[in-house]
Amino acid sequence: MTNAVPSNAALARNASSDLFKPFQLGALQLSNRIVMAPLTRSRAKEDDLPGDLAAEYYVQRASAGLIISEATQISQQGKGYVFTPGIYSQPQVQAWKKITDAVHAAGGKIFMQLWHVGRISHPSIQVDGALPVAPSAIKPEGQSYTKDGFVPMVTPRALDMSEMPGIVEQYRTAAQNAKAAGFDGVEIHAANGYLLDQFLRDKTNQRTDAYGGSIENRARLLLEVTAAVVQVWGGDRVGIRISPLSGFGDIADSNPQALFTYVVEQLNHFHLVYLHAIEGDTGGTRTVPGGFDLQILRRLFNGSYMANNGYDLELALAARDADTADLISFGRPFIANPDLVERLRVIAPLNTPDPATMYGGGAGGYVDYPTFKAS
Ligand code: 8OZ
Repeated sequence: MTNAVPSNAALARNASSDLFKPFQLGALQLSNRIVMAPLTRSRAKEDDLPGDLAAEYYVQRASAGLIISEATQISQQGKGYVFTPGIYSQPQVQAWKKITDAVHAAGGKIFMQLWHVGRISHPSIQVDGALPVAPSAIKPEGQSYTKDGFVPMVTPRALDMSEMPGIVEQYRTAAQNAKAAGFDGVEIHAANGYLLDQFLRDKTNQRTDAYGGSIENRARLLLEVTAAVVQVWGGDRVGIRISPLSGFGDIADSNPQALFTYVVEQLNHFHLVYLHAIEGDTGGTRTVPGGFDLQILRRLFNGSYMANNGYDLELALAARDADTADLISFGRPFIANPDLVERLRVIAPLNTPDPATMYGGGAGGYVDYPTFKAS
């Protein structure tokens, strides 16, 4: 870590960028264009209740223009890892309400990320040892994180056609619960190889009914879910997260440009407030393979475009200068820097996140990263 004094030129560049200036996101006025990305921290309690330190953790980060909550399961079936929180019970609603009240009192704004993992689960996490559900009975490569540690994934059960309305209802109920819990809006998690992404991609969706085959059919569940969530919230409080180029969760598609172009065209009917795109491979390379153009999606989409994946100050400033993104979300930097916005603004050194405390555990590596002022 260097403690070099930032140059006047660098500070002047920050001062002239609108990255640190307010941004109107639908109904919400954000204090800046820097967003805290959804971050799984695996500190929830019994009954999928958010942990006792979650309010403190989010309040510490309330200077983000917008916080997006950690991925939160919409049902017990939608849970795929131990220690992740839910939004399907009244006690969960009450626990989250304390968190949103605290964030609002600190001047922050917070969306909840609605999550169903689909096949990325394990019978030991499901009710009565049930198989995880998916578009098709195709086993993902990789391991599940269970109470017994990492274990091989299993072959999921393909959802029956008769179960599809019930999946949409899980999202609708969760969206209503998130509203009762005082969130400012919700983000539909359609990224990273979870249920909605599994339906979108032809590697994981090999159905022959109305939910599989053509791009139109593979996008059907996502669009039905979006319609239900928008009925609850209105489009100006609903965002969506996609990862068109990510292999995370053993996912792939034969033609992501065509697929996601169709998805964005159809999403435009709902006037969603933002499209949150993971640019490249989740948590990895930002390299976009030839033949794919994220800016096509950005220009097509009729709301704001939120860019994610490996951004730093330089990339964020460049994205605003070139207007390739309206908002920039930061993940790992927000783990270790509660005051990330201020640190970026004054060009202060950043704390480095400790991988050992990213998932699970207590206060260490969660609520004890110092602010720049404090250090
Ligand atoms: C890391 C570990 C567990 C879950 C995602 C919700 O990738 C996640 C996740 C990330 O979207």
